[in-house]
Amino acid sequence: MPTVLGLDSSTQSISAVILDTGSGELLAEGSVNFGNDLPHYGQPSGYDPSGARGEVHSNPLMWLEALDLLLGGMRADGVDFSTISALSGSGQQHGSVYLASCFGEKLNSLDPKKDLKDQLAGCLTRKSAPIWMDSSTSVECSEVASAVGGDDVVCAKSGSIAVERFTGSQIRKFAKTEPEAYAETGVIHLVSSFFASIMAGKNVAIDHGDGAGMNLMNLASGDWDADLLAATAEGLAEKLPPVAPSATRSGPISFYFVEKYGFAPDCETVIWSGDNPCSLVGMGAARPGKVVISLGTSDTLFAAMPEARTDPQGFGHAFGNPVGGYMSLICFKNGSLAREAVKKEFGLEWSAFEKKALAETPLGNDGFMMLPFYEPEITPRLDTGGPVFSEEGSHRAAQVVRAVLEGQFLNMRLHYGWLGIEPTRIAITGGASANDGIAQVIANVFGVPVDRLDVPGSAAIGAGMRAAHAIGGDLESLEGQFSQVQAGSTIEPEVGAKEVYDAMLPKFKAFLDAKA
Ligand code: XUL
Repeated sequence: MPTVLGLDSSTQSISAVILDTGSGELLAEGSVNFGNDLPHYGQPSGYDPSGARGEVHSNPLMWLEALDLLLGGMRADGVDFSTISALSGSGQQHGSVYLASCFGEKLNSLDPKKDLKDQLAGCLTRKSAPIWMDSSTSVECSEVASAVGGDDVVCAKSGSIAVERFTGSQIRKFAKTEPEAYAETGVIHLVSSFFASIMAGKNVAIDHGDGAGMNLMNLASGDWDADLLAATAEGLAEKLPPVAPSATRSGPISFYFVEKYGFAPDCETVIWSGDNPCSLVGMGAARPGKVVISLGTSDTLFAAMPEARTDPQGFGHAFGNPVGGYMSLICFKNGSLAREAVKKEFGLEWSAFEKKALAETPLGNDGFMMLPFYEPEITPRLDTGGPVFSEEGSHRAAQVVRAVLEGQFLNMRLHYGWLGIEPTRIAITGGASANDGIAQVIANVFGVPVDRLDVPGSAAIGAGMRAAHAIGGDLESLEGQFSQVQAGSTIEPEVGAKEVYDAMLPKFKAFLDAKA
């Protein structure tokens, strides 16, 4: 049974897991944090903090240095990469990398004695990569939507209305503001396909999962949509790699990794996908039935869908499901962003979000509510200029901790109805999912049990499972090995909680609507 590698290039770090699909064991893991391990880029949270007017960009050279550092560090720790039969990866969604036409040839002739960053720096036609946190392209979104006949058309074609962080409007902005650099660009990759190309030593396809997060792919045909491309930027069709099913194999690993890190020359590479599609697989939710909440920098709620559905309000998205069919995704930008802001403001530890500390305040917080939007929110699209409280004055830390959590999950409850799914259980993942207090608030607000899975980093695990699946592994047995509910981790809703939050939901909606 093969050993596989799953990589995950996320907002703040790049990490790896090695899975033994024979024993079901996690053989090794490693991670490089951009802020802590590569402080010389001045991007402590993985992006340039000085971006103005909603611009959030990262340095692709930092990502490349991190990949070399990760693999070099794991090898120095004794990891034997020669046993790996296949690899795939996960990338933060929507981010884009702009490269000259020579990129493909350069990948084919990388010198293992030098590093990736120095050899590929000359291929960048844009020094920075806009990432999913960018909200600077409202004008471009309107332009694309009106060129094709309105947001309903964009949504029916691509699975989402024109969205600021999605790649299409970002490409349009680049073509408008830096036309010469755009003209020099031979290929535009997503974070996922950029890394997948590096691993394969040639330009490879964008997968249906991540491709759907661009407002450029036609969800029904699974190919680029000529009208959306034409509305986005001139000559775009020639600059995009093809789109392909997520299980597409892209040939043996690049010589660079064989020579430098000891990979086997016949290690198969599989195209990468986005972090949410990979997490869907890692959480054992790729077949319809399970609703997942991922608690990261942003929080997301996702589920496999038997058929494509779109959100009439325009906040949620339909993406390709990496194992076939579709998935829904709703992204709430103020996830850990908001929890961390509260923690910092009151000088708290994470223990203040645990069950014991939450017990200091009643379910429903005596009616005290918060719109926890420290950054302009995506779902709903709303810039409140910071958090908003239902009552003026000073508040105790414990009240605000409960308010931020209740606000986040009531907001989720208000916005997932279009999926047409009434969850009977919710699986949670991501850094904050280990916190029992946060898990308890989710169980209470939704009124269903919440499970934690035995997976540390579902995106990387999902990427590894996708690699195994693409070379013939059985999905159900992979789920049995890597996506099991952690024994004793389930949190049941507290008695009476459902009634409290059913009554609170319309009040929260009115509070939110008043600010919209
Ligand atoms: C999803 C989204 C985020 C990023 C985070 O649409 O923007 O979840 O994928 O990495």
